[in-house]
Amino acid sequence: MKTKEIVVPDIGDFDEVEIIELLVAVGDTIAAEDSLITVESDKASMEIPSSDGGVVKEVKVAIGDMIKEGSIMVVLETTQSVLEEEPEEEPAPPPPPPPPPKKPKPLPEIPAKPSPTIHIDEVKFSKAYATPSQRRFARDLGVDLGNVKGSGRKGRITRQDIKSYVKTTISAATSGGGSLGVAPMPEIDFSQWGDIESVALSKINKLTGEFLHRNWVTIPHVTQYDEADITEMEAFRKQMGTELKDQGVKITPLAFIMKAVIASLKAFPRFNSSLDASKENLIQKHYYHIGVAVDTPDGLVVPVIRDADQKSLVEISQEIREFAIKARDKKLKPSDMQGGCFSISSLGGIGGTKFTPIINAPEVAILGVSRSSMQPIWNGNEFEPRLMLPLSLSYDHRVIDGAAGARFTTHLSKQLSDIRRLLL
Ligand code: CAO
Repeated sequence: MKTKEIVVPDIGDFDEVEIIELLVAVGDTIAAEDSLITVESDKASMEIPSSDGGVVKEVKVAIGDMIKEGSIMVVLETTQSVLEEEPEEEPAPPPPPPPPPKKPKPLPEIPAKPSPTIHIDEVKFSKAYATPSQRRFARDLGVDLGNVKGSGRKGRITRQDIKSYVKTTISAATSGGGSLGVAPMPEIDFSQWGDIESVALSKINKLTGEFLHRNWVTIPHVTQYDEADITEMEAFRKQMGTELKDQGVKITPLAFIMKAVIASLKAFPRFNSSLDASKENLIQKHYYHIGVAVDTPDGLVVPVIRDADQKSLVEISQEIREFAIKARDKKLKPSDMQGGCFSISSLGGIGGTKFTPIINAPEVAILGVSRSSMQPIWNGNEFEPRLMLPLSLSYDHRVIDGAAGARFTTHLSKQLSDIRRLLL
């Protein structure tokens, strides 16, 4: 074992600089080129690397010390010397002179670049108090420095702070606090109970499955149920259907529902928003692109009717029909399914009384529509047969309160019960 004093190499134009951070402690094992200290001049801060690897035996400097080229920073028990010790029998040739310590350059600031997988708030990141190399270290690990508390001088973020942050985050994610913490699903051989066959899921099934699963477990869903009296709406739709039959035009109930939804989105703009990636801001949208869930043999897709507020009932009906055909013919383009503000999932043509639609993130709410049915409704004097449409509104409870959810469906129900309101 050999010990070696590690000295400050040529640090360029500076006579003396102040140590603002110690990056190693006695007992640490380091590699050559690992940073030992951070110094700061009035122009820049820089980290001074070690010329050798080994175990730190002594730290010869302290925060606040002024140092210059040749100052001893630490004493290392060098690992290299152990590996390179020559056998005793043969006299060792004189060792080659050690390479001159590398002259450290002030580390350039890393340009702001969003990580492909982990969200980094670039504004907060750039404001964080940390040296360039700690910034690079944080970025390599996908750590948003804006979330790390600095324990260094004047709150500077040290390498240790970043490591502690990563450890805490991982431990929270694996200890049940951040993960579901459920036992994995066992692999089961169903053939032990009867005849079976394995059928591969379609690509759409797999993609939708992942998407729905993520949304279901990460968004706190609440579903508000309600009903709308669509007796008049249906009478009008049927009348229009007869009048427009010769032109080959058919107005779907979904077009009325979409128009009513837009009126309610205008009355309750929070439903037309998305949480940003930091979850600290709402992105309020001033456009009305409405998604429609379409059932295809390969699975569920959600094409988006763009600027539906500016389209007529006939135009919306035609677009839904065209999209449904395209979807079933696998002709939808990715852009046809992007940019939605709110989705409608209609199972009305099929059946059912109510259901819990899963929010189509980053949207914050989705309306499920079930099959309308004639119900005896008390009008104050007697029961009247009215055509009632069941509505199931799922919303993101982080963005929308229960009271707002009930107000939205009440408003929506009123629009559908008296479609003259849609003219207002
Ligand atoms: N109650 C009663 N009847 C209804 C109805 C309702 N809520 N909605 C539609 N209908 C009737 C229509 O009147 C029509 O009957 P007629 O042919 O006698 O007029 C029939 O059902 C079909 O309606 P439509 O042609 O107008 O189609 P649509 O607009 O209802 O639906 C589409 C189009 C694309 C939404 C539908 O084909 C579809 O794919 N639905 C499934 C969506 C889905 O899978 N959602 C679940 C997603 S999981 O969250």
